[in-house]
Amino acid sequence: MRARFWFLAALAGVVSAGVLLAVAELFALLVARDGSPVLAVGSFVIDIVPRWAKEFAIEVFGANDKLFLLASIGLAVVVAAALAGVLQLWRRPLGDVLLVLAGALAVAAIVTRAAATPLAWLPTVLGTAAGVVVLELLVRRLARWRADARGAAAATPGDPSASDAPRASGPASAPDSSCASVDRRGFFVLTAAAALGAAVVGVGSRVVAVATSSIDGIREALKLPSPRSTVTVPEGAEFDIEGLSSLYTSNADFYRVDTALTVPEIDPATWSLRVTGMVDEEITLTFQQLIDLGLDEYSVTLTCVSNEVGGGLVGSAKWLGVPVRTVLEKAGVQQGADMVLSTSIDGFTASTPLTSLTDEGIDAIFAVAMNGEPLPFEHGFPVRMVVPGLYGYVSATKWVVELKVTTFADDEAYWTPRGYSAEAPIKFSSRIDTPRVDKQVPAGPTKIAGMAWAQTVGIERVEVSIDNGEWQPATLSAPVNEDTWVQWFVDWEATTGTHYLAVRAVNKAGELQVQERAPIAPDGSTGWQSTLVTVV
Ligand SMILES: Nc1nc2c(c(=O)[nH]1)N[C@H]1C(S)=C(S)[C@@H](COP(=O)(O)O)O[C@H]1N2
Ligand SMILES: [Mo]
Repeated sequence: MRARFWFLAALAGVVSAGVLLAVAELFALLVARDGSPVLAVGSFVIDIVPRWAKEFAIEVFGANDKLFLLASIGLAVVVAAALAGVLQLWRRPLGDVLLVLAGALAVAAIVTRAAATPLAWLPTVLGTAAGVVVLELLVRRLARWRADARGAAAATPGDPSASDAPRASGPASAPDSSCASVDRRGFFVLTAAAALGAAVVGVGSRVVAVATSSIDGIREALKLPSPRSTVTVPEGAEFDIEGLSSLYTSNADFYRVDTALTVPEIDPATWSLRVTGMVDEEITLTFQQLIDLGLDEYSVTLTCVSNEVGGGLVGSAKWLGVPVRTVLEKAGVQQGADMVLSTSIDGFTASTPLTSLTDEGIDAIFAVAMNGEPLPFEHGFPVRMVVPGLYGYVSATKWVVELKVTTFADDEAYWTPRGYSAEAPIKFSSRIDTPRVDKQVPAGPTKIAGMAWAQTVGIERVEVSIDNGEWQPATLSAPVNEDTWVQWFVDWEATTGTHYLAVRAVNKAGELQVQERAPIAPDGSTGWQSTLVTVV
């Protein structure tokens, strides 16, 4: 009997929280799209979870790590909402207080986001008000129903639950059971209506928000001028070997790494880039002004610091872009600066050594196109940075909106306090693509093949060792440039049994790839990849 009321109170709490979120989503759709508390809180949590938890989630859930995060937040919300209902029945207005507290935390997460619009707080405030009203209405009915029921029970001697019951209004000697049934019906009708309303409004608002975002059309209609120069891919730059990665990674297959829970949607018409900090003159460039500086094509292989030996967080593209140097020159870099802090619209930052952006020999660019089309949204539309030779987290800022010329002593980027180095040149590496551990190789002539990269320096040689035998040189593809990976292969007469394959590279500076294993943190993995293959 009593347990039932607590359960219903928890239900009332969950329904009230549902109303809170639904109303917030509705007003987010109407007045401030970035005011969705669900997304803001999710992004906030992403930023505060410690590295080990992030790595654990990625390890266990792989690409579903963000889904896992959303599910965890969802569960936490349900538990907290149920608690609010129970508290409200126990001591009014404790439940209201909990809802308001949750709303306040969500508002804090929303307004502290880097790109928060002026009215972003409003949807959550309105949602919280609606949630409190619904909680009040539901739990009041529930409390009256309980009081009536206790009154009725008190009249029935021998019911232990009646002993501590407060007096219900009305004479106990004449328990009004019709009162209880009115409140009971009222509670269930209101609960069902609120739950249904919340589901329809909440889901509807999100669906409409996604469907009416016109940004897809804008990207599709975007016409970029043809580049002044294009990349020449030499004869022999690509082998036709089954299982070997292609020289250029298609946009669909390109790895994606970022902290963004939802991909920012930026209209190039409203995008601008500010150059601030230690400059002679702060400048702001519009998208048109940027591309008017002249587009050229660049071939660059990107690499993530999280790429394990033999891993896939590396890919190549032909980018259209403008040198970062050209933009910095317009602002005039002052003496003493040694770092450029680039900021994404979602608050992510990267610290890039100034010289990596200003050296004539390094093709650091603001990229606007990737493999022949405007940047895909996930890869930074409309503008991102690409800096050959540096891991993505210290250079490749997507959705970039600001460059601050500064010093490593004065400023820190997103990943620096999270266990990664402030500076991180790519450690050159080589990878076996085929044969793979999980595929059986038929005995007979075959090819061992893979990729190798040493951005800004170039790959001189790749060597393969079979069953710990002598290192034999692989045949290299003709390099497009020093910033782009190369393919390699060796012919192999595969004999039945299990074989041990290993690969290593030598760069054009004459250095041998580091053999010693290092983890990805703090500044990138090292080690020679080796693999066991089964020949049948
Ligand atoms: N805005 C933003 N830019 C970002 C990141 C990010 O989290 N947010 N991650 C960086 C990292 S760690 C890498 S490896 C590259 C990956 O670029 P891609 O997703 O286009 O492959 O983007 C970089 N740029
Ligand atoms: Mo990365």
